[in-house]
Amino acid sequence: MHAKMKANLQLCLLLLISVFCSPSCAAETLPCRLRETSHGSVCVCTSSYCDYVEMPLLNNGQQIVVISSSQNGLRFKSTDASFDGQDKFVIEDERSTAKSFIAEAIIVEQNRAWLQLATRPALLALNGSVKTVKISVDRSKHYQEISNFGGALTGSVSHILKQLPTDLQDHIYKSYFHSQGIGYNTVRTSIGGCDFDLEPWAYNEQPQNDAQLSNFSSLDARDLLKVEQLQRLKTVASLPALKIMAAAWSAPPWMKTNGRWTGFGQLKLQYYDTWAQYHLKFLDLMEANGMPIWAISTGNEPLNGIIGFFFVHFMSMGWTPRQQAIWLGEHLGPTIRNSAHSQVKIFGNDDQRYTYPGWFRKMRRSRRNSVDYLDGLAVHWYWDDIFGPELIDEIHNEMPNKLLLNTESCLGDKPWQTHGPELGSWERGEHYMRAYLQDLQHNFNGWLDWNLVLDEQGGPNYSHNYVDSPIIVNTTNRAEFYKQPMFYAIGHFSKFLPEKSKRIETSVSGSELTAVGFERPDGNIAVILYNGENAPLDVHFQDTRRGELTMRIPPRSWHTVLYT
Ligand SMILES: *[C@@H]1O[C@H](CO)[C@@H](O)[C@H](O)[C@H]1NC(C)=O
Ligand SMILES: *[C@@H]1O[C@H](CO)[C@@H](O)[C@H](O)[C@H]1NC(C)=O
Ligand SMILES: *[C@@H]1O[C@H](CO)[C@@H](O)[C@H](O)[C@H]1NC(C)=O
Ligand SMILES: CC(=O)N[C@H]1CO[C@H](CO)[C@@H](O)[C@@H]1O
Repeated sequence: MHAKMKANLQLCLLLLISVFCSPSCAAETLPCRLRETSHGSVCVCTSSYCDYVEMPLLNNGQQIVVISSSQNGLRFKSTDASFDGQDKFVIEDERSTAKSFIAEAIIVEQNRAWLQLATRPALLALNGSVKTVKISVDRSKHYQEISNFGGALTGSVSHILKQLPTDLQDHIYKSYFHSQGIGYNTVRTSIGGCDFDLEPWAYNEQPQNDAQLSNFSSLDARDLLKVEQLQRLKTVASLPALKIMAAAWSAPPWMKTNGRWTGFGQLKLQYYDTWAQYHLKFLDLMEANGMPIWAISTGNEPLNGIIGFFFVHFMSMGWTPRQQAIWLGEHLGPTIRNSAHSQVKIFGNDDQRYTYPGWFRKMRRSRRNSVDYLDGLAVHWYWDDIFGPELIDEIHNEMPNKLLLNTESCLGDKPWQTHGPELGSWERGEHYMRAYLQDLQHNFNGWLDWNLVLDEQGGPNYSHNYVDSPIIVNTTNRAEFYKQPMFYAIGHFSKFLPEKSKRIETSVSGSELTAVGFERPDGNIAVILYNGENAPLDVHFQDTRRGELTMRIPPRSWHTVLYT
């Protein structure tokens, strides 16, 4: 064949493949396109390029694959090793060699060097020796199983997605939900509006005082758009079994004691049954539109409408534990369980950790059987730095058979934080890493993050409540999005811990390293390691069944160690 013709033919084939295949069926590992940004670095995706990692195949009992991400430029980098008694192996940073670890460790935090010297004198001794931490993994001791990892399709997310070219939207779906992305299996969404919407809204706002909900007979255009986006997501991510969790932020104002979207207001007693029917109608209509709901909660952050209204100015509806026990035990619970949707899971609380364990104890005291309707307990992470996981342990010990899910998390919500993205921030990624590690060590079955994507400002939304998201979309050129370190922090769990992975005993000898280990349904072990120090660390890894090895991991890095 003529060389030019051949070249043209190849080009045609390539184009054909990219037209019909991209990005939904391209099966390949593509590295991150790293870009320096204001606070660190991000991976840049465009319609024609985005980073993906195929799930490593482990072929025999000796093989180990270590997947690594680091402040210094690694993103899901794969390194092979084995338990066959080889010497220490070194995972190297993208932009440094093992030799320059020392220099990197100091340069990274130059402006805060005085602080480190004062609080961590160990740094002075860095040059001489790298610390060794022992970790031992015992798969004979089992704890909880993984059920869900996911994020939220809010009105704001849906609004941003709608504006993007299809290929770029597809890369967002695939990045989060495909096994070559980070393997999410769950989406959280709102029934009516939430704080990340263009305006507050609910079904049947009109006519008022309409206990029969006569005007709630079809899905709102905003939900029809979400359904369309979710259909596309399932196709692109090859995820027919996507799970959807839904929660209401507020009833229409006429059902509430204060007649408003926000502020101190609760559901009027005469509408307790109407509000249960409202949930049932939503389940009916979503199923009728091909998008059945997996779970609902008893309502987003019930305390916002009781005490939180001082600082929360978005849609909310207040509940005390007593009111919720009555509504759940006498209205919502029986309504759902006696309906065609009796299998839909019900989660309670859906509020901050500091409401645990008192919330459920008070519910039980008001109506003994109310909590029996709950399949799971939902917690938001926002005050986890202040309130410890013991609060969760207490309730888990009282109700060990209920699923435990973190159902909302983001950074940038606090007065002392940047309201909005800190593009590329490794520190924000580490914040997530520490939080996921802690929850998984405390019997959580999974975690649903907040907005899947936001714009450069951390919106849009009506309540001027700007926060960060693991993926930020460039809404100026609508041609790029940025995967932040937070995305890779979550991914080290969600990608490698499929549903039914069981936590196993993992113990660590030093505070420099945090770790949690799982046995997956395919029998492989996945251990997530986090080094938050500004220094490399030697990890002496021991598995009761496989043997030992030592690996050196870079400063400020996290890893998933996979082996059979
Ligand atoms: C630090 O390490 C370098 C390179 O290994 C070596 O040349 C130097 O002598 C060391 N300095 C101290 C104070 O140990
Ligand atoms: C039903 O709701 C729609 C908007 O959701 C509204 O435009 C319409 O007026 C309502 N119908 C009645 C009878 O109130
Ligand atoms: C978004 O794209 C515009 C135009 O290409 C560019 O000027 C801007 O820097 C980008 N935003 C970010 C956050 O990179
Ligand atoms: C109050 C407020 O900020 N509203 C904005 C929310 O987002 C939409 C869409 O970008 C804007 O049009 C609104 O001005």
